[in-house]
Amino acid sequence: MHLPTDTAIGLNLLHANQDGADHNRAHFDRWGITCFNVMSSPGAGKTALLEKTLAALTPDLNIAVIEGDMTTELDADRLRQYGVPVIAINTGRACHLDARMVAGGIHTLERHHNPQALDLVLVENVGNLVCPAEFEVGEHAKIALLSITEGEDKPLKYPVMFREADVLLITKTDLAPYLDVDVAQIEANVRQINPQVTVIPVSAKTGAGLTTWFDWVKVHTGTSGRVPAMPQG
Ligand SMILES: Nc1nc2c(ncn2[C@@H]2O[C@H](COP(=O)(O)OP(=O)(O)O)[C@@H](O)[C@H]2O)c(=O)[nH]1
Ligand SMILES: [Mg+2]
Repeated sequence: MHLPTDTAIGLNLLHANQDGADHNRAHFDRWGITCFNVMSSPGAGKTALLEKTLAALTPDLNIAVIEGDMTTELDADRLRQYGVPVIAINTGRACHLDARMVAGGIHTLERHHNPQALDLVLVENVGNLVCPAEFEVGEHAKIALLSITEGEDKPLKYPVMFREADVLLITKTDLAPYLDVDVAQIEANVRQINPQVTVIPVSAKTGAGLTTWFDWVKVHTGTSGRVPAMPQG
């Protein structure tokens, strides 16, 4: 098959990244760490969700965060207040974390902490609804967030993110009374792309739905390999 050069280069990049991601996952597996890759457009509520998750789960789980942002350590500093190791990665002009960058984060983690004492590494990816979904970083599950302020059509317009996701958190549900948005339609559009995905509507502000998310994290931490879809009830 003949591929245009740019496509061939793109495929090579993705293959090289996949090798790096497999290598990162092997490190995680050796240390008994589960890793989730948390992705969304900017402002959907990734850091707010991680703040609530750290507050709720650090009594039971040893958690570290790899925090990806193009510039600044603003989010990393927010999360450091929870007393967990937070490795900040600035990607510069890159719109996503890739496996090589996360490998750097893993080695920093290894230098300053005992990785074998960790249960869970949460990666907050760069805010972007397209690129992060294409670059695996060694995670065991992909967690996508879509806030209800983004509109019902986004799963249809940005299908890669939603096809790849193991879990979709529909965020900021507390804002529903103020918006013309049909949350059930968001879920229906996601299911059209990915019938297996676990959908959890949440509000980091009111706490609605967060217990379901915490339970999902607890059940899937320590499980090796890809996360199987949970039955919907
Ligand atoms: N109303 C409401 N606002 C939220 C919620 N979660 C996050 N936000 C706000 O949305 C903005 C972006 O949140 P942030 O966690 O920084 O998003 P990130 O860019 O995806 O990490 C901030 O002003 C948050 O206070 C929520 O559940 N409800
Ligand atoms: Mg953030």
